[in-house]
Amino acid sequence: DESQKWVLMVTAQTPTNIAVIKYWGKRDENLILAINDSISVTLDPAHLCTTTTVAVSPAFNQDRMWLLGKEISLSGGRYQNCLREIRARANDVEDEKKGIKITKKDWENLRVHVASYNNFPTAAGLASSAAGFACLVYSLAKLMNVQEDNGRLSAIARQGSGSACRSLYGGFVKWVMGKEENGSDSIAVPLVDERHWDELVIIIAVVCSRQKETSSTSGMRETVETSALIEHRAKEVVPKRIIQMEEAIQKRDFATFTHLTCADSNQFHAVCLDTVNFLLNVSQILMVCLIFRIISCVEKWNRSEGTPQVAYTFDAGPNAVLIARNRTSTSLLLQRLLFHFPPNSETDLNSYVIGDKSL
Ligand code: 2P0
Repeated sequence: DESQKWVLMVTAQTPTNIAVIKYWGKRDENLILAINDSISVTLDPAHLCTTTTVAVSPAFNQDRMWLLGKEISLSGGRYQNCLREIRARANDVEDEKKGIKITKKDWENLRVHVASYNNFPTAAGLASSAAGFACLVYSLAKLMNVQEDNGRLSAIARQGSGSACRSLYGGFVKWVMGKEENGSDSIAVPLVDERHWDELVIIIAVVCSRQKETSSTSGMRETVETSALIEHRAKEVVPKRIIQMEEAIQKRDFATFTHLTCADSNQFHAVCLDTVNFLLNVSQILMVCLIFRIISCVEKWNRSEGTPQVAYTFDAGPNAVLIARNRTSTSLLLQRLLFHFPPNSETDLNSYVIGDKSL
């Protein structure tokens, strides 16, 4: 049957983002609504990004997805929520050259195939779910001719993974937690674009590219259920930091930016330490040691310079994210990292990986 032979495809690329004021804790698990606002910086798409191709054809009889070439199930609630929300907003699509005409109504019965790749380690705390869901939602929206702005699309990506909503924009981005029960105002808002503070250089020291042992989803659930500190953080500390961080970004005030970024990373790890069942295994304890060694190396340098040269931030995985104020401080930082953690030595960053014989 000739009418079954066409395929329509869209490919999109989305970078990951790194939070400088962290999201940790949900008030609604299904809609993915956070207990505090967060602010992140979106990376350059050339380095850490997801590339996703979505295709539709009348020959497809079910929605299917391949991640790094391996088929994964789309039956989970997060994928289903994203697919349903995008389909509900689909519009007519016409490709005259191929002789394809899809009406709004046709989308209900058409199935999609999705293929997605990351150019960085998946689920090692480098926010792969952020880039992944942002890219999935964006490419499906293009394929189905969805006429919504990135803010509205961010509320759909959020239902795939909270941090994904922030990857719909470049530059510095705020995820506003919102007040509505249905999540309609829990969206990403661009603060400044990527040209606003372009001297900043972000260095990611990949310590361990293996998969994390505790997912962020279950880790933050345990924090909300068991930490005595989390309520103070979400209600008292973060709202003030959000205001100060927005101002520091607007003014390109690196000293305040560094103070807030480092303090928020440390407080995020403090609530993790305050979480029952969080720090159980040896590899996590070793990671904490490593985090402290990098922090101490950065803080000594910042103090000796009199004015901060680099901010550090650590997420749920064991990789260090270092934000240098400019190119000069970047080369000095790399020299220092290589001096303190020389490759192929006992202090090689990779030797902190459990299972390495140097442990
Ligand atoms: C963040 N993280 O703001 C924080 C800092 C990790 C530490 O967002 O359950 O993968 O999918 O919403 O977005 C990681 O959490 O969790 C995260 P879900 P997500 O970037």
